[in-house]
Amino acid sequence: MVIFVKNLLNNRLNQLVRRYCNNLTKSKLTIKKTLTKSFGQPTAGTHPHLLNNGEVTPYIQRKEFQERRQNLIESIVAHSLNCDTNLKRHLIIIPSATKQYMSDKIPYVFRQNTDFLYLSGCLEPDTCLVLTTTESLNQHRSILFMRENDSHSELWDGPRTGLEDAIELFGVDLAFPFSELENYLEMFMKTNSEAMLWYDFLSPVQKQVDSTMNNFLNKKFNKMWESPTPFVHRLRLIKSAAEIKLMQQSCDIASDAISKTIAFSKPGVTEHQIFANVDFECKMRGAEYLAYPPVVAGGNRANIIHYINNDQVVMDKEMVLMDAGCEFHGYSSDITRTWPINGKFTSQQREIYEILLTTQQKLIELCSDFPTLDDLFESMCIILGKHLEETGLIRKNYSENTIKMVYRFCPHHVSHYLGMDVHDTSTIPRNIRIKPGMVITVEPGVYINNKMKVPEQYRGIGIRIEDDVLITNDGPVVLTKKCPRKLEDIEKLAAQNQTF
Ligand SMILES: [Mn+2]
Repeated sequence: MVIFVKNLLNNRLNQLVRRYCNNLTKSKLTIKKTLTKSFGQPTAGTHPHLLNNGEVTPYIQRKEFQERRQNLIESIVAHSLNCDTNLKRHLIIIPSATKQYMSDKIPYVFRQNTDFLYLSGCLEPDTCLVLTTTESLNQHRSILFMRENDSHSELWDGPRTGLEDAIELFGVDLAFPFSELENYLEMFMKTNSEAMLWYDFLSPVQKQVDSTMNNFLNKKFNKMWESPTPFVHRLRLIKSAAEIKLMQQSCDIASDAISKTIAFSKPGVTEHQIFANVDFECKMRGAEYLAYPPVVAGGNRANIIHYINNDQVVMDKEMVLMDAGCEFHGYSSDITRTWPINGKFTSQQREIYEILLTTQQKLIELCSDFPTLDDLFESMCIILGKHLEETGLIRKNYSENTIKMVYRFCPHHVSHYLGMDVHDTSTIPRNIRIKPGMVITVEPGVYINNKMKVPEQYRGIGIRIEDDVLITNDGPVVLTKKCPRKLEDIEKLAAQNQTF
């Protein structure tokens, strides 16, 4: 239990604490008595099929969330000491997401703001995490500004965790009503006028927090602020043991779902039906939803990189390129497979497929040298370029222009970081060397649209092979290895279910 009444900022804050937290001890006893009490999210008590004791979200213990908050504070303090030794006080604001509506009172599926979820484990909308430091590191505080219990709202939308239970459930030091955020910030500034404010003013995720922060900045004495996002991303970049388990499971689910979907498909099926099938198979295996709108592209449509209309019929002799992945308890997978709808590659399709598979395999092997993602892209251009020269699709001895030539066939990068988000930790550049604990995609592609000046039999071919790779000291681990990618395995799967 965290001692939260010590070292508070001033009397007014003490009053706030007394007002909202004096029933804490009593409420803790109640939790122990009624384990099945409902909170604003699944717990081991209410959802024993999803969580074990001590976990705030599946697989992730309360202690891990506390360590993440501690690590964020430490990295921000260390950074500030390097820049300006006078700034020892910090105020870090991480807002949750808010509900988005399709139309009047009809919400979209709620997805929590990733950085907020990573640091708090809290799945409720319209909340906010505040981390503070004062003189010493031991005096840092984690405070959740929560929605208060409200019987009318809870009758319609389900239970809320509320203030008292939030402290116990999330392991924070304090919990206040969301409406007190502005008061709290002002109180903090009165006693810590030289504090540095860490809030991402450039990418607001919650309107209410953002307008509160803008008001606050106007009143703030030194107007100094910086975005905490790159600091959170640097932590998220390296996955913990629990996160690797979640990533592996997310990859297993998507691998099985995609294998089932390849087996299910046959000429005449619509892209929409293929989409529905992969969505169904992922959800049946425990994923909450697909991690992104999948690309299901038959024939020449595979050459539209972000094709998500998925509304055409796939005809005999065409291939399907499907880029799909799922989100499993907050962790994403991202796989692409390309297969012949009738179970048999044509000779040109086979030729390009083999080139890409060899290229991908070499790139995965290169990961044991811990290259940067940009290095991997350059390697792809060289390896793929050589193979495309052999097929005659690129003229030979073009060496100084190979990258430019390959770019015509593969206009996207070969890799991105993967984790809670599909394009994970977007503030981390691609020119840093990969390290153990990171997960990246390796996804070379060749796209030859109908208009390209190449021999006719190659036109309309679009293939990408994408796998998710965990970097370890003992070499790369392909997390998506359950999803077949060898040519003969793909044909075998696709040949199933071909009778009409
Ligand atoms: Mn990808």
